[in-house]
Amino acid sequence: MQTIDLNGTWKLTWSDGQRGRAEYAERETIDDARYIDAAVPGEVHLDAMRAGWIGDPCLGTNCLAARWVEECIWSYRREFDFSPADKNTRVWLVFETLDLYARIVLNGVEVGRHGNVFKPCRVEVTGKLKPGKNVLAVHLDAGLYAVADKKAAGLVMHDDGLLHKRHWLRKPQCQFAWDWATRLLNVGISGPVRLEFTDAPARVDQFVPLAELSSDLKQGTVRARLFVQGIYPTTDELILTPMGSTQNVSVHSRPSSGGPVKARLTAQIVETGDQSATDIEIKPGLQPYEVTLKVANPKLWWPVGHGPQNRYTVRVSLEIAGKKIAEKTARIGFRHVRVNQEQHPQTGRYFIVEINGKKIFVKGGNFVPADMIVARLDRARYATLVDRALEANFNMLRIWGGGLYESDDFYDLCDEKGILVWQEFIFACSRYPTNDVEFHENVTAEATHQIRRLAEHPSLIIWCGNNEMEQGSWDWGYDKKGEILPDYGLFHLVLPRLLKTEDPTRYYQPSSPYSPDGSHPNRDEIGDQHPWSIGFHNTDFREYRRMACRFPNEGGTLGPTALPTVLACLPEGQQKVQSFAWQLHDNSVDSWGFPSPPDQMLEKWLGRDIRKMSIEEYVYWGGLVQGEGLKEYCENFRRRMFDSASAIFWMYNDTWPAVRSWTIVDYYLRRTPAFWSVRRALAPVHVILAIEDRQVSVFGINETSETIRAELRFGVFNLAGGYPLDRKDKVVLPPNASTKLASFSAGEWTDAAASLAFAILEHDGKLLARNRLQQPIFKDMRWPKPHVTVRRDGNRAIFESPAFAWGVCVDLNGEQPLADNFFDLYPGIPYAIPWTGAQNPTILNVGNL
Ligand code: BMA
Repeated sequence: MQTIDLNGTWKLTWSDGQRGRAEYAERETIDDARYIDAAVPGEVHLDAMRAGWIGDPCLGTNCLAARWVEECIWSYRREFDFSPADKNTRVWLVFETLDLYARIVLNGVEVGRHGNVFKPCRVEVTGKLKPGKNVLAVHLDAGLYAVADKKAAGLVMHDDGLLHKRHWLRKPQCQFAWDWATRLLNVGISGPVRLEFTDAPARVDQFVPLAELSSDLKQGTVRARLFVQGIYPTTDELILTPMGSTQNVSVHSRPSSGGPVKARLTAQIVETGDQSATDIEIKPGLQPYEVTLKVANPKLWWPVGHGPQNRYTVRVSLEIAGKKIAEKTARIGFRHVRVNQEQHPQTGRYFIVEINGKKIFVKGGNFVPADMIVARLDRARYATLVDRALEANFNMLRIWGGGLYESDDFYDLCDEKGILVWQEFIFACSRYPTNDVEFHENVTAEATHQIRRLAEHPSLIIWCGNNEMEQGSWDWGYDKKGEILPDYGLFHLVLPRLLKTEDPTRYYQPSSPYSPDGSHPNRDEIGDQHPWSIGFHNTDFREYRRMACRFPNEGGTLGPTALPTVLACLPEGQQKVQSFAWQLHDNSVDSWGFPSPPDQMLEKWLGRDIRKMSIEEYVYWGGLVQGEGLKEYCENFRRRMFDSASAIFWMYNDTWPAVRSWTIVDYYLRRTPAFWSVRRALAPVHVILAIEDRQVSVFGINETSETIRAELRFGVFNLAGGYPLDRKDKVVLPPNASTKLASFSAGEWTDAAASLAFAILEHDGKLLARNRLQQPIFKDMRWPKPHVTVRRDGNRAIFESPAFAWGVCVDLNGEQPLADNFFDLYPGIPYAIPWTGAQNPTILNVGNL
């Protein structure tokens, strides 16, 4: 296959049915003055920004002034010279990503349509190219025109859905606004464009290596599956579907009059040299052809913290009549995955991810599109996000169903760094018209493409049907809105059946949360959970301490992003809490309750009115409280390891700059104030205190593969100084377990308003972990004045205070890779962090109220 790259600078103009005419862009000559330059691949908002037509939608209230962009029809145009010498040469126009409704016109003739951002568009243009100049025009809109006449009643869950009807539109659902995002519908040629041409009788499509490892870990198998389209000498019929995208679908190809083409398919593991080949007969149309490779005693792929991330390169090639017509490579990993849902001895079932026979406690957050303009995302941004996840001690990201099937770069980085991926099909918090045949075919083709595309990645271990639609039917009346469960069949029948043929190597469940056995989807004891009883109306996150969820998959608390990010949201004159720009960039859970639940959270915990805080004060105090909430969430589930087998919270990252979000890494990739607390709570070796049955217990978490022998100091200290209960013990923390190390009677902990229970784990004088537990909410405690001193000892900064100092803050910007921040000082015990800065750290804030 030969290719001609059509990326680069195109011309771009707009029309809206009154002004301009889209088809003018198809003509031989155009009025240059009406066009701006467009980057391909790219996105129209970005071109309009470069042309000075709109401001950066991330900043201030610019996103509102840019809303007209999503209401226009955008016409891209370019010229190129190419016409094959042989008129029988097969030629295709390939668009990797079109967002969203596209009409493709070549030399004045419509050659294709497309309506799905999640699958590429391939249009055959054989015989339609002219010698010399060819004019290619692509008319695109964000999807609003296509849905104007479509049904909303019975499908829409919120008022705004009547306006944009996102349930029909196959693009990230959060672009239509979410509680943590504004509405910004992307539009544009957002992926690479090329011409492909060949005289060969076959075209190679996706390469899908299905790697599996036997349960004894001794035998790796790869089914190297290559999709090949026999193209001899048939003329494919062009199928134009207004909603769908598929052109030249194989099943519609006319069979050739000649016989099948003989070919040789070879697959090889590059690192071992193992090779296997088979003779095949290529039939007309698109078909899978397979060759199997075996690797004895392969080096295994592990999630981070449990072993190395070994990968192998699989190469396939296709030869026809001794001539290689295509070669493809992929990087796979051998790991055995089991989602253990055996009966739990007390109640329900376990939900434990087991990799290579080892139970893995899963730690992480929910991942949403890392930019509201998807075309802006690049490998560097994903690399920073994956690195920050590692820094926060994550080993999994849940790719939430309202976002994206992420780019190849993202999964490649997760493979390389050992981050497990829970991937949802892109359906969330809505009903979807899956009883519409075109929609059904469109989403089935999308799912087929994505399953094949992502099959090579060892990090991807779970496919899930959607976000919260099962729970929507049980709890929120989704199933009573008109037709009965129109989408049920997609998640319970179509997608699992598709996975069975396309990729049977992965665990699938229909929704998140979901429970097997017909149980309520959010039941604590079975399946995965979204424990949201805390986080909205009820912000008393101490109640997490009693939750015993098997696999908590989202739940969290709200707080500020980093200080410069909050400021970027608020233009001059609006730099105050609840200004108009604030409201726009704030998480909109206000709609869940009045007064605003997150404002109330600060009132409740601190006794302070957010409206009376400066922006700096809000960032500090809001971050301190959010961090405490996320700490409670993570630590509660970790100490129950493996009765609870995850601590995945809502949410990891942001799609645009927010003044208040659920995240620990914000849109500009800055660490939010809550980052530090989460990072400590998820450390591989940790101590966690809990009160149960009138006992205060210390749990030791050891996720390493070695037994840890250490010294434990535990008891109670007074906030003002002194250790009324101070015990020491030698303890043993077995590998990959949570172990109760010590306990004392809760009756020994008197005056809880002026003291904290604590635990310090050390080995040979080296601090391994420490923690503390409070009982009353913070405003009801008697806080002493801290006297924090900081001194330097070479490359360390040493902090100390005679009284307990809560949440010592040395940075609000979130850009520096500090060893710690927002940390506590236990009375009279020095706390050292690596510090190489020229200046000593500045203490910006301490939480003692
Ligand atoms: C969960 C998510 C999102 C939402 C979040 C916070 O249910 O699935 O729908 O953003 O709650 O409100």
